[in-house]
Amino acid sequence: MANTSKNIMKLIPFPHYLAHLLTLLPALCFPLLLSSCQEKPSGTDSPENQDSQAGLSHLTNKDGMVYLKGGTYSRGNELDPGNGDTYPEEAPVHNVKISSFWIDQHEVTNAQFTQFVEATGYVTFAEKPLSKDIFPQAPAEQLLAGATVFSPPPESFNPRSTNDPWQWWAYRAGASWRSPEGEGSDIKDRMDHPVVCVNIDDARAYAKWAGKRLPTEAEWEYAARGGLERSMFTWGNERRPEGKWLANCFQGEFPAENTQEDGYSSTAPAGSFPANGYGLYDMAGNVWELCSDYYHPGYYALFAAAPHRNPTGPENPITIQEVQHYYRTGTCPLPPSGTPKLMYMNVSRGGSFLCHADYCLRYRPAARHYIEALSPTNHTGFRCVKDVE
Ligand SMILES: [Ca+2]
Ligand SMILES: [Ca+2]
Repeated sequence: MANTSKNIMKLIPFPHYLAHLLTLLPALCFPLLLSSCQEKPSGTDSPENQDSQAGLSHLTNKDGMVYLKGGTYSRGNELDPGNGDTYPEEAPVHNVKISSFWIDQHEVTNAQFTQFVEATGYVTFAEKPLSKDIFPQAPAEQLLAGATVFSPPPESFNPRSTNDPWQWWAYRAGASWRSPEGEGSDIKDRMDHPVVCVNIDDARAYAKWAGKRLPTEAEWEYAARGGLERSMFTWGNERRPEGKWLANCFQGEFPAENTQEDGYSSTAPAGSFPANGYGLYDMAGNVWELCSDYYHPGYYALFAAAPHRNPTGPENPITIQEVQHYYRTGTCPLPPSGTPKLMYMNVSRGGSFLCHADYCLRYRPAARHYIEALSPTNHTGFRCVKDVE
């Protein structure tokens, strides 16, 4: 198993702000903040009958969800995606069997999240100050409500020359889904863009309100592949067919100079790039999408040894320290008892507008990443799924 510092750097395209505070802390527990329920989407009746009659692999309903007929697919990747890198957390390739489910055609947008907040009064994690009770040794300026925001340096440098992602990220007080770049920014002209600066609990609260849930990592990859078995990208194996950018990612010199050849330097309106084979948009790029699984870089090897239908991820959560330990040693211990939930890593998928082909080629269906359970950033959002009734 590769375990170089290069791998560690690739795995840290954004910093883990809360971790350094929490190393000082006693155990704590954040309640899951859930709000009242909304009407369930309609038009999801009897898809099994429809697809069995028509032989369809997928079907779109009027509520913006796509029905995916269950099946078995090859999950993971063992190949260099074209930039000379390896991504050991994606191996080994193995078969996964998935039941039928519905999935949102688009990432959840600011307009949709606004509806949720207006209906429930929900307040996201990034909008609430951190508690002095929880962070007794943290300075006051680090307890302000906010989120981690991409902050490119003024001059170009090689991101591989440092393992300090704070060179291009900053914790910004006042940043939230309403103000994705911090105070002075807003979303009024971005209502059709994906919501960002939300964390896993915020996403789960929205999903519950909408009568949905977050996808598992296995469901997400099944959907992202769009029926293309073992392809490198959601559209095939060529990174830029006919020279076209088919996902909102980063062009230029990461992180300082974004030439936005694809038309967007930050988020794009959901659905700005072609859909995949299942009619799903932005399964590559735009924003990372939260999944329900805990993250474990060695999970695929464990799963392949004991495969089962509809996997839901590792049983136990780990933190960034165990992930880094894994890349140094090939082993992944459990965190010490009492490790705060804030430090747990959840899976995120699909890459974002910050993925660069030469630095973090993760706008691929097999690419796996993680984010602290309660650490909002301005390149992470989500979409929802729904069980077939
Ligand atoms: Ca872009
Ligand atoms: Ca996406």
